[in-house]
Amino acid sequence: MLTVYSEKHKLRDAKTEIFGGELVAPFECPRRAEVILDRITATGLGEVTAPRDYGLDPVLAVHDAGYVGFLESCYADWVADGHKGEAIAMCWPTRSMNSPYIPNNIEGKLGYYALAAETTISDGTWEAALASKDVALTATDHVLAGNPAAFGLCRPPGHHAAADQFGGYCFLNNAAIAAQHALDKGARRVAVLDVDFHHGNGTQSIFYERDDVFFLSIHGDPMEAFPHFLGHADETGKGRGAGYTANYPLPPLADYARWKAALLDAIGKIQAYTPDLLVVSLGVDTFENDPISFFKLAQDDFADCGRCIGAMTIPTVYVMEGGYAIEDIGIVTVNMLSAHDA
Ligand code: Q9C
Ligand code: ZN
Repeated sequence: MLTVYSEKHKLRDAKTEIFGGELVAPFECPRRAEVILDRITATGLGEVTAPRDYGLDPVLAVHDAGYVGFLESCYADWVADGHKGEAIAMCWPTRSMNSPYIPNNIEGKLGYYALAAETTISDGTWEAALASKDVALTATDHVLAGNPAAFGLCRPPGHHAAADQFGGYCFLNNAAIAAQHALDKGARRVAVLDVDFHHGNGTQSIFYERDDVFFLSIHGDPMEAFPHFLGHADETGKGRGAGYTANYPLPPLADYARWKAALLDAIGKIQAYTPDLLVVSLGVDTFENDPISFFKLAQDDFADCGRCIGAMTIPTVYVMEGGYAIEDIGIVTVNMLSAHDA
């Protein structure tokens, strides 16, 4: 399988994450992409190619213009405001203070545009996020050009990013940008299958009222896991989109037998939808040794999953999402991708 990769992911190198009440070194770090790339090279998965620059149009087809402007200047605005650490949200427009105003002040803006506090905006974050969406778009164009499948080694990840919110280590929603790009290039229907441990709240919210993108996600039950407030089984779409969202929340310690039952159900729905393109939000934080997740998938289970997805024979773009068991994410990611082709 062809891989698209950009060195620019290294520009996203935050020093801090809030975790368990402490400031820690971020789980979502540059080494993640290096480990996966090394495994791709070592196993001879296929050619590795650079992305092209698509500019902002495909971003603005999915994201709010005010949000994009915020991301672009956030770090500079934060520094100009006299702060020494990385930009971080601390105050939100919550249920008890709903207001249509977007603050001028950068601290206020951060609260307005953030959906979680763990993710800082550091110097270089915007440039890395731009390169990450170019990786997803380039992989998509390779598939639209006739490649049966391609892998966008995206970093930073994207599936938690909503039309106008960042968080959960995500800034631009690479999977949503790729899906919308395919539609704009003539695809009639796109399915997004999100296998990251965490619910893809951003992707779901972007397409919730649409029938041209079918979003399906298998994830830790939001009653127990981040992002906590979306991803329940009764969220199935709205308006035209009714029936075009499917959620499979699973309990703590779910193993592959349980996970695969959800996958096979999702595959049945995808096949009935007859999409022109499948986008897989490929998080590998379902792995049993992941430090922040609670599923129990073993290394070989990823190969079985890749086989099941590949057997659909739908043109498929994989975009990298989460996965934090640094020593193993190269192995499990490539297990999945190589089995797709087999
Ligand atoms: N106690 C992705 O995998 N914090 N994002 C979790 C756990 C946020 C994960 C806290 C996790 C975000 C792309
Ligand atoms: Zn995740």
